[in-house]
Amino acid sequence: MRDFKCIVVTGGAGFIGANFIRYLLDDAGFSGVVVNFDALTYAGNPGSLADVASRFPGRYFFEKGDIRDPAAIGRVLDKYSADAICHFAAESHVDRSIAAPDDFVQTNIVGTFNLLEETRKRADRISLLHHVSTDEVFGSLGDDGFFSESTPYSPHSPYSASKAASDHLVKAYHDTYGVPVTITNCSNNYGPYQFPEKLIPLMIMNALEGKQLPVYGDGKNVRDWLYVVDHCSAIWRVMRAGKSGRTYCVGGRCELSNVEVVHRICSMMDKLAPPLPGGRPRNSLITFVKDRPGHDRRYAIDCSRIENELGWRRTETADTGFEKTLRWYLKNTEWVDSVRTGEYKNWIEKNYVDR
Ligand code: NAD
Ligand code: TDX
Repeated sequence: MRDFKCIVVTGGAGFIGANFIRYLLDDAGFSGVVVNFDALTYAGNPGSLADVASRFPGRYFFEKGDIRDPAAIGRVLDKYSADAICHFAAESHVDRSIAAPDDFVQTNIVGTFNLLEETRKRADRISLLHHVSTDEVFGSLGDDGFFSESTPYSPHSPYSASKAASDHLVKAYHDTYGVPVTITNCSNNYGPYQFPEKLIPLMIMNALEGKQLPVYGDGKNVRDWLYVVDHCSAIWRVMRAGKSGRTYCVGGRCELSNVEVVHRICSMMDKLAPPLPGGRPRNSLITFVKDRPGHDRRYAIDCSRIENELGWRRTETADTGFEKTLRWYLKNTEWVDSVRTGEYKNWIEKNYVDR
């Protein structure tokens, strides 16, 4: 088992990164220091960790910084004598990558390259760089079969192509320079603190406010849904016990079509949220809209490697995880209001409200 004294978490103010930092400090039994290195783009929200700094004095630090700046990375790694990195920082939204791919190339590819270089320079101290990646690098499945660690890469969006490039760089740095790395390729996450531009939180917020629920194309695209805390426990297991240079696929064994996801959310909301005017059922808000270009049809993960080799299991099903998520959004309206401002608001109004 690897042990770490100080982990730099890139992108720790984003959805999964913030959940991971909470998991590390509250649940994982980790006793060292966590440094959150985040540029605070539109997707980064320090409010997601507002209580953490005061609950963990001397163990949690925030450093505003950009992985596109190698000197900034080096400074933080040295300031805290970091011995591990968990790398989440990325541009993560497929629709944005279609509208404006530049930042995806700079952050996801060049940023990851910078991290690898800064890690390589500190080979005597850094014992692991864990790279968080996605199942989207594998492309699209037909009606049958699953992605696994041996599936060839075939990305279709600028987002997935940039993540694929970053995965290749990580593997190349391991094979060429012996940089100690592990990689996880994970399916769609959902849960607390997810930015309401992604399917599940967007549908919750729109359904709460009686707005249209825009489902792309015929709504039959399938995703494999994983509760975010289950993803965090998988990453931690791989960081502790995964083999250097090895990839682990992580999924929820939970395939659902998009329209099925939205129907489930609507019926849960009809029970748990304040009723719409006239008691109108929320699934009447579902509106089929123009499809996403290059929209992958189906993702599904065979996660038997991480289950068999590292003993990881997911704990939440769609029923339990969706309900936890919905209850969290209904309760944490302040967080939602705080992220739905500025640049985010402009984007949503331009891309969704008028669609
Ligand atoms: P997110 O968009 O919610 O958060 C990204 C974070 O990275 C933000 O805090 C942002 O400020 C920060 N960031 C962006 N550019 C940066 C830069 N140049 N320098 C420093 N920080 C920067 O993303 P997420 O959904 O939490 O995803 C985290 C990681 O997990 C990504 O690498 C993503 O590809 C991967 N992933 C996500 C999912 C999912 O379903 N959300 C699934 C599989 C893999
Ligand atoms: O309004 C919508 N309507 C809709 O039908 C939105 C936002 C999405 N969709 C569809 C597109 C996808 O088939 O729902 C599905 C999920 O969409 P997103 O939430 O945008 O996620 P996806 O494109 O599948 O990518 C996510 O999972 C893999 C994350 O954003 C990535 O960062 C991760 O790598």
